[in-house]
Amino acid sequence: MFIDRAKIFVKAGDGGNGLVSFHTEKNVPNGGPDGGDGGKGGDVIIQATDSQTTLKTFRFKRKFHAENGADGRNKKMAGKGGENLRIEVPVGTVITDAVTQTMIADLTENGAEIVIAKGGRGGHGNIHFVHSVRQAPRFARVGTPGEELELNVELKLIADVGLVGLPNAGKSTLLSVISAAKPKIADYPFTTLEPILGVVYVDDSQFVVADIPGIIEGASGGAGLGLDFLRHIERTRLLIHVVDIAAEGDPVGDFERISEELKLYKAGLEARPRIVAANKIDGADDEQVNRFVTEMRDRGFKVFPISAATVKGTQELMREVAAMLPEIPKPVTVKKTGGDRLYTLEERMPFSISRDKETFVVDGELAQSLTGSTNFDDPESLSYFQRMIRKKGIVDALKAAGIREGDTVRMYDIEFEYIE
Ligand SMILES: Nc1nc2c(ncn2[C@@H]2O[C@H](COP(=O)(O)OP(=O)(O)OP(=O)(O)O)[C@@H](O)[C@H]2O)c(=O)[nH]1
Ligand SMILES: [Mg+2]
Repeated sequence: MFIDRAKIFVKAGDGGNGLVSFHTEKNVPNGGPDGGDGGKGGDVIIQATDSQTTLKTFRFKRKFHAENGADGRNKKMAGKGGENLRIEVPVGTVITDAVTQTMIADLTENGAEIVIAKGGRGGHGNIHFVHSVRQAPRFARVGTPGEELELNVELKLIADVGLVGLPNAGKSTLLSVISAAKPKIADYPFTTLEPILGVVYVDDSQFVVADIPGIIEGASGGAGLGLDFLRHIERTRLLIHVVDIAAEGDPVGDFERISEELKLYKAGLEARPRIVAANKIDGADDEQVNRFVTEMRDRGFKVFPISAATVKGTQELMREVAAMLPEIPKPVTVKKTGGDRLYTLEERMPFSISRDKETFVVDGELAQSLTGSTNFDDPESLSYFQRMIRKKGIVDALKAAGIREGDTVRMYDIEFEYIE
């Protein structure tokens, strides 16, 4: 099975906690504070590489954690930073936030990379909290958590030209005669189950052609195999629409059905430059060919009568493609190299307040970080905590939630009585 989409979970490393420690040495009974800072958590980085062609890596492994930063150490030593985690994906991979559906990156070049989740900051050790009146701080800060997010990872083939048409029209046969690719060919529909690329060399130019599974009526809504694979032609610059003109029925109608699906799939796809290949002329009479060719030309399309099976007319068709391509701009994609961050997570809710019977419960990152950073046995640390819950709006929010003097507040592992 061709794996071209996956959902993965990434989590950057948490920052290490700052340490509370005091210098000890023989003959020096009350040394000063020497607790070092926690190390930074590792980032999760996604990088595009030519050496991979599928998203197979994600078949069995879907969770990726970068290393946490180590906690601070005594003697003012900082904890070790967590190692970054690098995930390699094929060129052409598009990454989307699975929750918000925002596109985060479109890695179209070998070596392009993005920091997808940033590691948490290390917490300050107690060496930072000394001042003239506070000689012995008995508290330190916890590190902040690393970012975590769920991602949709999709591989979009990057081809210059896409072959579209009904099943059995002869798309794979055409690819097999214009390139060295060896797609499966058979006289039944849906022979091609996954996109196949071929490189075409004509005169001095070369370009990549993608053969995709046949499209049927309703493909844009998910019928057949079409929908999944229509994505692969989104980024092609030119479409060759292959029509079987020897088939029973109405080739013009067949052409229109596919055009309709292209239009329904994504506005703009039907307006993509398109050449019509009237295939299987070896099995059609001149009148059939002429009728179709005239009708398409009247509609403003360039039409090439060909017989893929006998390699007739295919060279002329490829010459026209080679002539047209340089004139067509590449579709615009988000491009980023060098590890810059393209995307920042929306500010997370710093805290929330809920009720558990008579108790007011404060949740969220801010609350967690404050309680984790406070030494409740230390009056100075406690007074810092009290100042912070006012400054950060937690007290106001509790009042808005209807708290009264004497009510209980729970924040993670601590509970206290609310006093005005
Ligand atoms: N007579 C004749 N038959 C052809 C020609 N081109 C393709 N065929 C036949 O048409 C059948 C379908 O060809 P494929 O190339 O597999 O068609 P496809 O469009 O890739 O089909 P799907 O992969 O199912 O979408 C095969 O039996 C081919 O041999 C042609 O120019 N003339
Ligand atoms: Mg095929």
